[in-house]
Amino acid sequence: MDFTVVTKNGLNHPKPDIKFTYGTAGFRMKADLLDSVMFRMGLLAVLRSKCKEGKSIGVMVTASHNPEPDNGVKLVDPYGEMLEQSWEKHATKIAQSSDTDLVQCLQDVVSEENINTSVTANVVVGMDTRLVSTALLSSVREGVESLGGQCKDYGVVSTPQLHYFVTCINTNGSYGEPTEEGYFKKFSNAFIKLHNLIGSNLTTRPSKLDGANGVGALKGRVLSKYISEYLKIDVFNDGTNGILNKGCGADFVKTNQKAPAGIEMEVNDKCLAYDGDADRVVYFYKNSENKFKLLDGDKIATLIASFIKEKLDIAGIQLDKGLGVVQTAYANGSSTNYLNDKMGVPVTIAKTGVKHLHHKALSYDIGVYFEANGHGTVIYSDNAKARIASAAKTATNDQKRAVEILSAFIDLTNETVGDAMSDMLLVETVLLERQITCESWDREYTDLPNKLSKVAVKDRRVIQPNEDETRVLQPTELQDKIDQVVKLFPKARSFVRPSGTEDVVRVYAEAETAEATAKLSAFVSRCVYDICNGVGDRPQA
Ligand code: G16
Repeated sequence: MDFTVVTKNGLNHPKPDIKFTYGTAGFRMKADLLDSVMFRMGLLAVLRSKCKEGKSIGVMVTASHNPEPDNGVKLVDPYGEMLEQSWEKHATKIAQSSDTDLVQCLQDVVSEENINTSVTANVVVGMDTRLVSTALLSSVREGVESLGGQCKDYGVVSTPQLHYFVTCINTNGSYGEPTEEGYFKKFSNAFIKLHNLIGSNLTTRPSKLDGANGVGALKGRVLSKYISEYLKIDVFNDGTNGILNKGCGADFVKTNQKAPAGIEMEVNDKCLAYDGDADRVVYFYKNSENKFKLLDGDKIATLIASFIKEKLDIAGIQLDKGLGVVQTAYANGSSTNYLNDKMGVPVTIAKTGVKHLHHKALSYDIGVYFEANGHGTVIYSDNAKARIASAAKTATNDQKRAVEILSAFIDLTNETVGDAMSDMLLVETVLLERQITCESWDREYTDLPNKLSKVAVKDRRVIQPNEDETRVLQPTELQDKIDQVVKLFPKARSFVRPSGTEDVVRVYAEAETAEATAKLSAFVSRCVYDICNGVGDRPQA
């Protein structure tokens, strides 16, 4: 393999004095520090593609929910999954290597993974709407081309669209057509089909979409044209005035538990927010008492799981590995109890990061996985698909409708990754069939009061969580303090973990009352600040 061009082009992408680490969803930090990482991830994508017999690998330039000045890069494996975890170490090593060691580092990956370098590599790339994404994407392309890879550039797309393109290309079109039009047609056709199966006379309220001033607004508007006869979507925060993710978007709405700027919300309006690269969605509304109410990833997971369960039951379909839900420690305790105790649907807890949830969801025939922040989807095993298809042949009249709905629901799901647009259509389908408002959806169970905060510390890596991130292994003093204070409040739970996308420690607290939750959250935040060298203002009592 010829590395001469890498050496020559690498001179244009010198590595700054930064210790880059592969985080929850790739590399993410201030955009002006990322040029060398982008070039190098282009190189890595080529090696990954060669290792996968020339299958296309995706590279998405985005910092998703982070503030506008940040940027980042996510890598997509051949079937739309996130980069295999065993390769994250290669990504980190390549990003960390000095300019002079870079070629050796690449050669090490080639020999460690036994890569056939004569295979032609294929890489597909895309980016979000951040201004600097164009320059960073061009560095990715330069990396790909420096190692002789072929690069297909999709320009501005949502992250889930890029995952979809990768899957379509690698399945020779059986998942769909690898174009934007193909994407919109696949999901809008499935939605329209479901609408007709459910009852073409039924309607649902228009939806008010907060596009986070990002790519979700642009693409959401295109999608709305395809389904305009069936669902009206009014797009707000479309980037014409506001700043990406500032005071708006799914992360803002979830973290602050308040409506985004830029949307006028009347009582019981159906509102939703995407994040900066449109892979997350949360719903929200104002109840009859004029109070803001959030319908987050937990509420979406229970809604979708209950719909699927109901249809499976009507159709009389029993699955060997069943239907299950995967959540993270951030899931509201009420949602987990509701799923387990009321719905009889098993719940598995995974570490934060959709890659971990996706992996655990594979242990069910139908795995509904969602993070509380609205990131998730549903995956169906081949066995589940086959059972549903064969049930169609033997179904009685009553069962037939349920089977057809289930099968169209599968087509409406972007199984490759959490996708705000596909998830939105899944939710809208359930609301349409049940003819319910957000308020009645919300009545399924009552969330425990909860608070998610961020604490800035000198080095967040001093905190080492356990496997599922529910407890801190180091510093032990911090976990002892959390244990002591949690005991003081009924139904209380709290945990802390270093973020893998932002330079902060996240603090989660929930308890029976809002007052107890606020006290618990403030106490734990101050413990993090005091024990882990907090920077900036000490959290208030
Ligand atoms: C990414 C991951 C999500 C994760 C989120 C926050 O989302 O894909 O699974 O929940 O980061 O992670 P952390 O708490 O480690 O910062 P996104 O939408 O920002 O790409």
